[in-house]
Amino acid sequence: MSVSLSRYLVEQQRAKGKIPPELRLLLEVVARACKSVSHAVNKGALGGVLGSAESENVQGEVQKKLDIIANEVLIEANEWGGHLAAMASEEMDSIYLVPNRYPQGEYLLLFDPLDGSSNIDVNVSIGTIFSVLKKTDGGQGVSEADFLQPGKQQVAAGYCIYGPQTTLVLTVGDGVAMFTLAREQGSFVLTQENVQIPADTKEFAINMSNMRHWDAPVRRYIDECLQGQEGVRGKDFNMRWIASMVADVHRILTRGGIFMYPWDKREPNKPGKLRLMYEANPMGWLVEQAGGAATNGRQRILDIQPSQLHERVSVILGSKNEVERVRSYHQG
Ligand code: AHM
Ligand code: MG
Repeated sequence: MSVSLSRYLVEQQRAKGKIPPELRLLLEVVARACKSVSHAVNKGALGGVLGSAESENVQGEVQKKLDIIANEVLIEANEWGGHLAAMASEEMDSIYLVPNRYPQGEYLLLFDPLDGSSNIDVNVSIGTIFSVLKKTDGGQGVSEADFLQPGKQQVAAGYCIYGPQTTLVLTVGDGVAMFTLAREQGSFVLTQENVQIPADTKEFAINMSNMRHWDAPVRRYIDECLQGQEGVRGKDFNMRWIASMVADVHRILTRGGIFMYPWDKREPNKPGKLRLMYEANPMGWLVEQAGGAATNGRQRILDIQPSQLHERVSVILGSKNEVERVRSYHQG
């Protein structure tokens, strides 16, 4: 018997009291939006969705057409349901308030609408990453300050990967579940529960072209991996780098591994490339919920108190023992 996402959420709500009805609605709406993005991605050149939009986002990155389309799809899907107070996105400078004509809820939704933008036009896996927080003060009105909560306060997080299959990966704090889009039914079907990342791995993911810019601990770790069987690790390692965090994290959730986008000397004043609130936090929580770990080298990602919506962070996540090793190299 196949279990749809809707049924999974209802059962989580009934059996475990994990998901209040408004959160269930929110997650169903996010999943529906991801389905539309998946259709747009699938059409590719036929749908006129490839290429640049000739604009820049707040981080100074050139936006692709699909970055903007996915952003609009997520906003339009989520703004009217009454479950949200506001949204924040990689593609919007400041927070998006739910328009006055709609009721306001207490949840805050953050997303990277289209992660792995450099892979859109080359037909490589990309995805949508999302994180859900709850307003803590219970009062009226909402501001950016309401969003500045550490990742450990997330109430739901996940991503949808648009690859050979479209798969939604979700946690509400009770492990990680994966749902594959059954196109003929138009619904996400539960295909894996209780996802577990092996504690050890022989596979690493890092953009090696930045090696000369890395800090000593990261360089030491990768050097030791590269030495293989003859070196201190006594085993050969394999390397993968997809340049879509969703795809690299999906591989790690599937068969283990370590992913790093560390701080480097190219832009010494930036803590890293990836964004804390809608990339590192949701991915960090998923990885922890699957038995892995996520750190910036000195601190657990989920403990970091953000001070800005678009704050960047150094990211090291995946198989527990490898992440712990990299963390220990940072201690000196
Ligand atoms: P994006 O959100 O603008 O797509 O940027 C984030 C992406 C990650 O998915 C990926 O891990 C990284 O950027 C790749 O960066 P690089 O091209 O420097 O290797
Ligand atoms: Mg991204």
